[in-house]
Amino acid sequence: MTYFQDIPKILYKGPQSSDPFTYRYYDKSRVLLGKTMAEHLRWSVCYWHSFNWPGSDVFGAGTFERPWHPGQTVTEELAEIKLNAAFDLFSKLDTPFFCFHDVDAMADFSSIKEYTANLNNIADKMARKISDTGVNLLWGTANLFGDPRYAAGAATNPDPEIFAWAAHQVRSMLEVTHQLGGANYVLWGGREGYDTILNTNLAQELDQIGRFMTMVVDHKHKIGFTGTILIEPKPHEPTKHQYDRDTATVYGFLQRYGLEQEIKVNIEANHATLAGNSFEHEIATANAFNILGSIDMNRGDPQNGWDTDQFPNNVPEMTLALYHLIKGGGFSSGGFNFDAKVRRQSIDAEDLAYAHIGGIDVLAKALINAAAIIEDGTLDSFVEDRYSRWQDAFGQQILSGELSLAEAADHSVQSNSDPKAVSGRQEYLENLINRFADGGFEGAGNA
Ligand code: XLS
Ligand code: NI
Ligand code: NI
Repeated sequence: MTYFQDIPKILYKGPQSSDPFTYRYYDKSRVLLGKTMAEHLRWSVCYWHSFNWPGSDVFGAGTFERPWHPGQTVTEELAEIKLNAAFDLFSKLDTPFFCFHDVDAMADFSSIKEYTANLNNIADKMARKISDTGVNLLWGTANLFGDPRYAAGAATNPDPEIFAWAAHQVRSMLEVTHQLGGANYVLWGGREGYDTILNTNLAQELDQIGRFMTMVVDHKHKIGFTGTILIEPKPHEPTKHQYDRDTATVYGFLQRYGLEQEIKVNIEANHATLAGNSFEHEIATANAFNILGSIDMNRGDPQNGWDTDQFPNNVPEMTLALYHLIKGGGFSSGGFNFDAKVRRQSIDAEDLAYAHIGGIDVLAKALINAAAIIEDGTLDSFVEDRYSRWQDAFGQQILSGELSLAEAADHSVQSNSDPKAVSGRQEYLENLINRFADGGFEGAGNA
């Protein structure tokens, strides 16, 4: 008997299926553009939203009655009940991956020694679950934001003793991630930012976190972990201003501390929109800098200015995201982690199943659409053609650095050129995409 006993194994039954416990588009072995859907999407269920969050909000207590969080201390026994339930859901959904923070899975602790013991204890049990079920770890991470000690940040804390605590958690979780065969390690700077500039030495804090990231990378190499280290950009929440606000900001940070070959980004859809960017903009930017690592899949609410972490449900929007992901070469070590939670009124075990079924079906349909856009080729050749003059001798001379500003200027005088504007054909392209992205174009692209 487990919490998910009434949930059947979810199988692909095709678009005509009206059974809510089936996949309509996620056909894991279907091949598109030379890879199976499972290989393209590499999706993952996260521990924290589905198994830890009790359904509370700032106005009210938890609404979920999960057998493993009766509102008291998490004992070894409860941690194990949760572990069994989690892997039961993973298997029923047929997900290839999961993700967790150290504190999501382990029993509660009251000292640094107990932290280490409890983490290692659950890691051993988890290793057995991984080998029994074949559900693998997409990434591990350490929670450096929940405990009150981190109120003023972890690596950016004014107190180096707190930096050391963060170092302990990250070292431990990096080693556990390595031990469990994890594909990546994520650093989300939950409180690496500030609430008021009045008490903040910004330059000092950036040097601290730059140093921290370097130490993490050094340790990764020391222990032989071959997964990718990822920073997860977010502009604010919980702090007023986070240092890793978006992909472009993170790239600047990585370059400044010489880490751009070592660390990539874990882009979250809801964080992108909170930063005032579109999700596909963040993917395209990461591609441009060659730092796309993984994706935290969710969505915000256009009327709410916070991280609502809802499951994705807009196929046309996701079609553009998948298009850019695939154009950039797709995932290598990363994947689509559902960093998403059911709503507070969705209190039943089956709600967790519906949420993930819908989420992966949206991505699968978007993948089918994106593959069709790429196979059709019209969009790709339009964009290629738009820049084709840069392939000519003059364009190449500019890009290669051969010409000075004066020489480029003289070119137009000498050739007496009179270049004219050409149409960007935005509406034509929107119509083109609509042929592939079912459900209209509203909200996609330049929304
Ligand atoms: C919070 C973040 C968090 C990270 C993991 O907004 O998305 O869930 O993904 O620490
Ligand atoms: Ni996230
Ligand atoms: Ni988030």
